[in-house]
Amino acid sequence: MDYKVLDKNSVIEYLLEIKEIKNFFESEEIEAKEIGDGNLNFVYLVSLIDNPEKSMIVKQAVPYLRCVGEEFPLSRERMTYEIRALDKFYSIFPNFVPRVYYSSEEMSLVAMEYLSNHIIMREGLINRVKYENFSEHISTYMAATLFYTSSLSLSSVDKRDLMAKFNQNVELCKLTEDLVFSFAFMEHETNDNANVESNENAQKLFADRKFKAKVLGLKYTFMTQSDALLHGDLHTGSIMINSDETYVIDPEFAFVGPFGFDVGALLANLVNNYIHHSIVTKDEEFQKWLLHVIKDTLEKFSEKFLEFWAESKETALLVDGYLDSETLDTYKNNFVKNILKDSVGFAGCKIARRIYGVAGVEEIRGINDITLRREAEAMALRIAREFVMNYERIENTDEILEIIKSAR
Ligand code: ADP
Ligand code: SR1
Ligand code: MG
Repeated sequence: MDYKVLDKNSVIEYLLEIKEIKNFFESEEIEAKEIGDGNLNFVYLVSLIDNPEKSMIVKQAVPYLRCVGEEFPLSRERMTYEIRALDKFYSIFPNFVPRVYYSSEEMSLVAMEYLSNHIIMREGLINRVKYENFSEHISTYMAATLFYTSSLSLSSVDKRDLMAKFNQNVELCKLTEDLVFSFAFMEHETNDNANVESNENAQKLFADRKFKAKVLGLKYTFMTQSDALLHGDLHTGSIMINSDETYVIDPEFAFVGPFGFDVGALLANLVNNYIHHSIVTKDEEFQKWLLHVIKDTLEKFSEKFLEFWAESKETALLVDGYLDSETLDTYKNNFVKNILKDSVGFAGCKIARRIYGVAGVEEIRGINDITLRREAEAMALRIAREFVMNYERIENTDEILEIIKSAR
């Protein structure tokens, strides 16, 4: 079928023509409602009218940016990469990725498992829900998806095939280059400009040449280092969760990029939540729990990454018998430490881009009291700057926690 933009009525007509969907519902009595709350796409909850427990999610990309409108064109081919990434990540670790029932690159559409007992993690964290299994789950997800799509695991040919499959995701990579690494640190029409004018901290940031030069280095790494298949937008709004399970959704920014970028995105979003609870709720116990989650996630990530590496033989990088085991262990430990360093640098960019750039996070931009919001922004800027200026010097997770804690 030729591409057309669907609505809550035409999506039903479309779905009823598809064998996999008819088999799933075993009835034609289905209805749809649009539930999308993201920046880019339309998301329908499609259910059996008589038994809404039987439901699925249908997501379609439109040829523009949803949160701005048709005047901001963005090619719908981003869904091609979301479909491929869901498929790839599911094949690595199915526990953490919604099951795909049907997909169509032509229609830029995917039909997938409805996560009915899960909520968007950002909402849970704002409401101070502690997810005790989260660090275990997300460290496994990140270590496995990154390790098994890298040259540390794949053969040289398979790695290059993977890059060919994902690295034409040019528009979304460009969006990240612009929004995460450039526009948010200069005068730009896409910024939250009502908040920038006559704002001393914004003007200070835009004039901070040392900070901006370091950001340039991280942007260059983002553009050129093809380590592994990334989710590409791993913030807490891309995680659906409950006390037992963790799912990662929305991988439309997927491409083969630097290891530290996904880890850094997650770190940044946990820090944004920490800032919220430092300034708004002032809940010290929850802040302590968040710091514990940050430390635990990063340390478990490193351990699991090394465990996967220990099990792996004959790959693009390492030929059996090439190095003695002691030298190899030192090499591997340094390698993982460098991922941690880079993730701190990327986290700094990601915290800072949410302050004045387009698409803020609820934890900070959602603060109504202007005095508190300014305090939160200032705290975010202090952490972001420390992260960006010093990431290459980070040796362990305690140093990361120290930067976060001392920014209050
Ligand atoms: P966008 O690409 O526009 O950011 P998302 O993939 O983030 O869209 O989806 C938007 C919202 O739709 C999510 O925040 C979540 O509330 C809901 N959603 C998406 N996928 C699922 C799913 N598999 N199960 C339940 N809800 C979902
Ligand atoms: C205008 S799109 C803004 C942001 O939304 C996505 O979730 C990405 O983070 C992107 O940068
Ligand atoms: Mg989203």
